[in-house]
Amino acid sequence: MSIHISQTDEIQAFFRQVAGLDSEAGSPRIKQILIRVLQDCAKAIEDLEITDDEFWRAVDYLNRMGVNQEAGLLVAGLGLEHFLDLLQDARDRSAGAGGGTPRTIEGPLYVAGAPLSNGYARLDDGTDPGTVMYLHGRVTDTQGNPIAGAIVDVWHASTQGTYSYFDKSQSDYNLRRRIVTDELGYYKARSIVPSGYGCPVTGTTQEVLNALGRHGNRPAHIHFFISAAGHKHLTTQINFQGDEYLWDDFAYATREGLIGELQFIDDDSRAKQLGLNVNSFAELRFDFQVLRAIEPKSEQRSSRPRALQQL
Ligand code: MBD
Ligand code: FE
Repeated sequence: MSIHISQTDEIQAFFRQVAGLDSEAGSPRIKQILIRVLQDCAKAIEDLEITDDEFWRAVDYLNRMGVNQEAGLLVAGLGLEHFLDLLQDARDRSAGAGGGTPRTIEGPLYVAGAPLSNGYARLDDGTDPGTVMYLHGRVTDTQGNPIAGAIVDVWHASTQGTYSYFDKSQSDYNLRRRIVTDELGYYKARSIVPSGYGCPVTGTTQEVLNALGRHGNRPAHIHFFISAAGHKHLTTQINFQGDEYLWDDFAYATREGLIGELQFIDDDSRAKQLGLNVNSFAELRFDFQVLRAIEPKSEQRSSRPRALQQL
């Protein structure tokens, strides 16, 4: 028979002391969160009869995960980052503030401070032999009015499925740019068609996924932050129709409304029209609709700590 002590007055008083609730010093919010975590951990340990070996294996796991810098990857793989999107969607709907292009997770591989340009940018440094991709579209409000001066902050993986900064073999800010929309709300970019991402096979995230009988792959995708004065910040991604992992993403980021269609084109005149020096390329048109910001704070992305590379 399993023994339960976590709900006794004695243990509850002990955790209140551990969480600093018998003192005025420190942060009330951290105390509130920490005591809940302690209570829930203790309850899980006794309910599931978690063994000492299992407990210490988990402690060791956290140490190794930290050394690997994989906490952001793990929360994506465990669906917690997607859960935050679903929760925010539900809150928005409840406040009558839904609509626009759907949000989806940021993921752990953004780097702040990418080069900024007006209207157009080439994202790739010319070394990736992938198919040339011409990506363009318009940022509007939900009535279809163009938003000039919006910042389209775009980042994606190489044909190896890896991201510059994290993959030190790539040049600084390769496949990362910020593009300011033109007077009609358009952004235009030249890049290469990315490949999907796979978790490092010997990493700590994949270790958990293996134990769950899951793979660690993502479909090919392109990340965006869309920001515009007076409008709500949008964090999103687009995927490509036909991708093997389109609805089998280990991070659960695929959403209806975020699936783009790559048009594979072999046409000299279209290439010339787009200013491309190759006649075989993929074209992808994707428009974004952003919502009016009711409070200034909603114009900003979260203050999640992010990598910042200075050139
Ligand atoms: C990625 O490229 C990504 O976008 C996420 C969410 C997780 C791992 C790698
Ligand atoms: Fe990604």
